[in-house]
Amino acid sequence: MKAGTTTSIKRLIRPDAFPTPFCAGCGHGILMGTILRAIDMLGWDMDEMLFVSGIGCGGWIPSPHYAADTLHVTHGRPVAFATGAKLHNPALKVVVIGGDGDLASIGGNHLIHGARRNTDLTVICANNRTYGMTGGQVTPTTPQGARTLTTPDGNPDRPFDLCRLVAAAGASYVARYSVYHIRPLIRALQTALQHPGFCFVEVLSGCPTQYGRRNDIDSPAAMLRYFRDHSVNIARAQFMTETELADKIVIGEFVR
Ligand SMILES: Cc1ncc(C[n+]2csc(CCOP(=O)(O)OP(=O)(O)O)c2C)c(N)n1
Repeated sequence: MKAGTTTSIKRLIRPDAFPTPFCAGCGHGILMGTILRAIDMLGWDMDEMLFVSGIGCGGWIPSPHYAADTLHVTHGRPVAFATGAKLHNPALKVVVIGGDGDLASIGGNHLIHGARRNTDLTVICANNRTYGMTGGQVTPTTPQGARTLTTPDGNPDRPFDLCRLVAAAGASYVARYSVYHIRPLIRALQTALQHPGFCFVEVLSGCPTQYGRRNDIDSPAAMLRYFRDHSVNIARAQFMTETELADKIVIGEFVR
């Protein structure tokens, strides 16, 4: 059977996984399948893997859907729990999956110190630019000017560039794509899974329910079109001005 297909990834999903808790059109569902395709195409077995996630919609991606050991831990702490698990059993391939709030807001310190120590983890950030599960509050990755539940007149603050943040902290592999960019995303996930050290993949994921509806991107298709039309490859971005890049998402591999 060809690897990475809807049929072949069934072996990686718990039989009672569906329906998922995701809203219609949530990008996390696409990411959930994309991670499994990457694992399936590597020919890996779930028995050698551990998935660690915190609280939030992103935390539901592995748990309880993946047919693997999954640790669903406190909000903001998945990198800390994953570090402990990896130290206890270095043979495990430990993968953290969390939202931008989980990993960059309450969990921001664990993220940068994991990168600084270059802990052997794969960290996947499902970045929907909002606290999706709790009603759509502002997060450290919400673009300046974007409307959220807590910034109805537009976010006054600058967002973190998570890839540059973890790269500066010392991560050994760093990439960013969106759920629109499935093929390069699969390749980046495969690299991150295989590469030793702290590997970080940021994945822009559409949240039509909380983020999109407040920012005039209010359908699942519109969210995917937004990612398509606002993404610029890192090679091209080098020749663009700050003004030209203001509303763009730079995608590609930042550290390899
Ligand atoms: C210590 C603690 N603080 C706050 C919360 C409430 N809480 C649960 S999920 C969440 C934010 C989720 O946002 P994010 O991590 O970005 O994931 P998303 O739901 O958007 O995928 C918050 C604030 C909590 N459960 N625990």
